[in-house]
Amino acid sequence: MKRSREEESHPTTTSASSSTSHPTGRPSKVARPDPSSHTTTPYNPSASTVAKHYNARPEVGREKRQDSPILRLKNFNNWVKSVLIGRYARRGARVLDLCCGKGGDLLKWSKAQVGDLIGVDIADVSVEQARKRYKEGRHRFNARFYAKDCFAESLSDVIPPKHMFDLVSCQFAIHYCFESEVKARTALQNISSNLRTGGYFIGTVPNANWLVQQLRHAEGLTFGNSILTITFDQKDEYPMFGHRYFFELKDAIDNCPEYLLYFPKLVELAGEYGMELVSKKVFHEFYREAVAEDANRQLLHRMNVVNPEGTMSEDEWEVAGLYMAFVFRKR
Ligand code: GTG
Repeated sequence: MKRSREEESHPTTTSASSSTSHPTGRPSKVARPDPSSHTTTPYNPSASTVAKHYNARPEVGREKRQDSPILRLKNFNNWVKSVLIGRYARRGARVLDLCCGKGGDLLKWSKAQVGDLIGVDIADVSVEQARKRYKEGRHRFNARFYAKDCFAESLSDVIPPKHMFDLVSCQFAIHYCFESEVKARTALQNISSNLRTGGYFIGTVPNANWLVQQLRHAEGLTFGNSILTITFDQKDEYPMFGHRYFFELKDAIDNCPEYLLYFPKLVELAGEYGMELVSKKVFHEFYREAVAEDANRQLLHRMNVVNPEGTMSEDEWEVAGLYMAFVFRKR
């Protein structure tokens, strides 16, 4: 079993670890503009690589999804998001879902009984799928979806004036903005300026300390397991922004370029934009804490996170441990 621990120090100076337990006790073209949103995304080579990647991912539907070799991992990650959303989305909340993808969290927003939602994603095909899922799902909240790069441009043209959100969510995506400081600041400006005082910014993100620990122990620039392959561009320097790696997760992500997000830097920048850290937990730790609650434990079974033997594979559990969940609050 691999080990990990989140630390406040820069990944270049960190190699601490602690044990974890198993759930059971053990480049590119420009993205096409979205015709119905009347918005366009400016040319941005790395962003359009990401958009192209997600646009190319087929919508397999719920039934076929059951055959995924990483079904338990997907379900586990969806469970973490469900718990997080359940904790911070109050009834009737106005939600901004940044990098909403195909709308994989729609059911979670429904269960949380939110009031309305604006979803934004750079991949226009995914946005179209989110609209379709929303329509077909007959959700009780109002939702609109836009193809926009929220890390490169203001969202002011898709968010009505004076419309302040109670909650901003960015799941498995905020690390893309660490390509550059300009993008990170644009992201935080879009989040903070649209969040009411006392509102929350929640999300999930790869844990840079885990990634750097693995990279350091790797012989070359590549490491992983039977379902995961990560390849860094280099490991001689650790720049705060633009430290790129390629992420490949079986049946999910095909060698997509991502950027190391050094979490204390996100905390520092968020502070500049009026948001303070409420909590951050690596998924294994999140699990241990959340599963102590009956409702969350029952949800774990309902969401089919573990197989009939009550387990998930070691490799899936290891990959789950590379992520962390965070919460910020607007001052
Ligand atoms: P995924 O988006 O394929 O997960 P699913 O749960 O299958 O989504 N991961 C993801 N991202 C974006 C990143 C990233 O940027 N960086 C890194 N490092 N890792 C990332 O992602 C799979 C895994 O990849 C994640 O868990 C992360 O580990 C990693 P989706 O198909 O949208 O399913 C979500 C929900 O939608 C489920 O509840 C489904 O039941 C439901 N659903 C699925 N298909 C349909 C459908 O056709 N219609 C409707 N209405 N709902 C559906």
